[in-house]
Amino acid sequence: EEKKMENSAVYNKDKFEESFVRHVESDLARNMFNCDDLGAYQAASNAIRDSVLVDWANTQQQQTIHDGKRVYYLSLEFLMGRAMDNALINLDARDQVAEAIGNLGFNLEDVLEQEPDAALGNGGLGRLAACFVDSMSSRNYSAWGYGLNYQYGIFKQEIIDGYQVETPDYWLKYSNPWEVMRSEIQIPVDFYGYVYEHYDTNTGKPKKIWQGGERVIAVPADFPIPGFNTTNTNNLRLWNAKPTMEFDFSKFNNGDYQQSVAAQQRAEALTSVLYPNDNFEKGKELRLRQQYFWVAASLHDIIRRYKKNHKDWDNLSNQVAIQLNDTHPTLAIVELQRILVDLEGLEWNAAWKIVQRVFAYTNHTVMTEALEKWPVDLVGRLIPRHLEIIYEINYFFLKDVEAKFPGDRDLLSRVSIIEEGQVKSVRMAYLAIVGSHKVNGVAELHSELIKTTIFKDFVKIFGPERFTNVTNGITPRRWLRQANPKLAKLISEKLNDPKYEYLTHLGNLKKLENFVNDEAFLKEWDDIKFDNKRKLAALIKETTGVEVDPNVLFDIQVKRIHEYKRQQLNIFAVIYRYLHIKKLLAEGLSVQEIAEKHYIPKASIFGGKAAPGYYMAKIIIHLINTVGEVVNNDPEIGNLLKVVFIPDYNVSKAEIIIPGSDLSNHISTAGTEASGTSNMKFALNGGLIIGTVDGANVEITREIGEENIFLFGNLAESVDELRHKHYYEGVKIPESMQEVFNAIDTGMFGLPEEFKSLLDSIRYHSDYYLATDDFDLFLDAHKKLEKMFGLGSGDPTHLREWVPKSVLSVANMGFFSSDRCIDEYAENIWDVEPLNV
Ligand code: DL6
Repeated sequence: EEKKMENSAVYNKDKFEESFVRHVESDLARNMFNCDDLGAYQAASNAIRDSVLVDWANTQQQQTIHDGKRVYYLSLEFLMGRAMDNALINLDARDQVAEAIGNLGFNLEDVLEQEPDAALGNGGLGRLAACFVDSMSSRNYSAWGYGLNYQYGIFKQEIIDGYQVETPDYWLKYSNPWEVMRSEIQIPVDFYGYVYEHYDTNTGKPKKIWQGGERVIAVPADFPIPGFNTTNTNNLRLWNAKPTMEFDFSKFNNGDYQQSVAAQQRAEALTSVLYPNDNFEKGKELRLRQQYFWVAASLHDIIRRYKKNHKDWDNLSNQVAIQLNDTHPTLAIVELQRILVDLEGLEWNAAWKIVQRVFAYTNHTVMTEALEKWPVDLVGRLIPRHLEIIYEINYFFLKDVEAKFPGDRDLLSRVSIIEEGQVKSVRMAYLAIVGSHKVNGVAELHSELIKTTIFKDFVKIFGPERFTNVTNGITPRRWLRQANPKLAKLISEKLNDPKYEYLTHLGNLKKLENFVNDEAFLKEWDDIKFDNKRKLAALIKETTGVEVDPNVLFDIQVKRIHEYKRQQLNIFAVIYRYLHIKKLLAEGLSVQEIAEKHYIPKASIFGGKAAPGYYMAKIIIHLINTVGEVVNNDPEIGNLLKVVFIPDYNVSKAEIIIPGSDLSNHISTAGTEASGTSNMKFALNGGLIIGTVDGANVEITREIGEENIFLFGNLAESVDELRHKHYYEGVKIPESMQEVFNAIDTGMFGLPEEFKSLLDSIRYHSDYYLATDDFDLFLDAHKKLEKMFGLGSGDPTHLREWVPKSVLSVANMGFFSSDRCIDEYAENIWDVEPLNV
């Protein structure tokens, strides 16, 4: 161990400096005199990577020798953010490297800033996958992630004249030191073509053969995932699409050169762009092509690895567990059945049993608009043999249902994998349930809801045992140690844990409760929060030009913009506050008096992207920005209120925003947010939550205590009734909201027509997301919590009432580590054990 430390570039400063200079000279072909911060980032990353690669290779070798069961996590999104800082933390080498980089004339923070975010995801689902790969390495599981290596991740968001404008994010502008291209691995993936029957002389039976019409080659880029406090380093494999080297000479000879080249170019387009929808499916052909390309390549890879040492197919599920992150990879079920039956010659039933044992499916939403359905025609054209297999799976499944529930024709049509309708479609969630041995939701409430609503019939058919819950979690390495180094350090001192072992035993945070009455500690805690708020204020100034005072309450809502997440509720409440402050000013009260008696000073901070085609979400963004324009330029209002929209919310901005929060909003209509994970990140960073009784808020409340969270709003069980009432009796707008609507309608925040459809969706179109029902409750909850916040840092009320809640939140967040989640998946779903490499 000592020798390793001595020789390793990341633990030995001299070695690091040597390695850094060598990389500057040999990889970058520069010298130290013309090396800028970007060059320093690349050279430093390469030096760190050298060390990671050794562990990576050893891990893979050990796992191969051990030949135990491996987990494969299939996710169309991995929202990784930056890699270098994370590697330094997981290797426990940050301090040494900072010093070495300093000796070379650079500043680590500036160097880290050079790295573009790997933004290969939309939001919660993609970031969850990123937390999971970190935990799978850190907990010593043998696991691979499989996804796509998009050249363009989620778009960059600019705010121009208050509107969202999307620009492409070409994140691979410079070479990426963290990816290793494996050009030697080339997996052919076919599309289109036709199926024919062939008489197999060996078996004496007819056999289906799929003759593909277009071929694309899958070439992997591998990303090492170092674990924390372990040398276990797993692999994240993201596929690139490349054209085949075969050239269509018939087209060429016919003088159709352009056409033969076009097909080649089409291949690369396959993995070029991430679809920018969150919780919404659009059903585009290219998206389905992406899905099949990715699952076909991944399964080919998994089966190739299995076949190296195994011949017995019955053993496959003892060696392979595949987790489907939502329904996006569901075609993997069909592909494995095809491989086993068509290519390996297994009997249908024997193959199907194996398939079901291998797969498990995670559902992330109950919202119908997000549940995938693919038109049968499209599937049949793109992957004709797969459509036949889907029909066959459905045939056998419905036969079983019929046998169990004879004569229930309604049930058959409700659960059929094929939806008959104007557009005949494949219901991907149903296919995923039928082809998996376990289906899980992502928070207790959500897992109950899927069993009683969208998948109710399947519980009846397969029994409740097939359905389970794994409440989401987050990695404390990135979301505490990396994002909030000062707080992480204070905690390590208080817990007497210089090696930060609490980051893998997050339950140890509980010991912080011992200090909740220690005034000096509370002061130190609050000073760190203040420092983080200063950093956030600087980000706000840099990105929006608005100055916010770090003494005021930072009230934050950052997440994808969606009607169900209800940023509209928040901005309406901000408008209400503004109108009332203006009234008090008009009555002659001073800013000081208002702050002391009515409305404490605060900054309402928003951020998040709207899907480019989501009209209503874009109106909400526009309203937030126009309100900001009016409020921030109001000369009377002082620091009583500021409203900002931070553009281009992404992982690295989250790492600044979350530690700087006093309060964050998780205010979805009850029953709509499956879990939420940013709620966990805020609470782990000492920010309090205002939230509805939804998703993981419920379990957070249970863990941290209801006196440390501000819950409000109607419950999930009332939602149907309220919607029904709106529909049949009309929507009742509360007076408070009417005041807000009047202000918008009279043009106080710009042209009223621009906001008309948003307001109309509430007042005339039955207010589906129940803004009217929860608005006053939201205002009341604010009133209550603001009393406890007092006038911020230094205020005795603040130190006495608010800061202890912040400490208690953090102290009780142990349950929400993604390590705990991964252990639960391992034990209850994958049946795998850690392997100490
Ligand atoms: O499970 C991760 C994340 C949850 O925390 C969010 O509550 C949920 O909205 C999100 N779901 C999706 C579903 N999209 N699709 N497909 O992103 O998952």
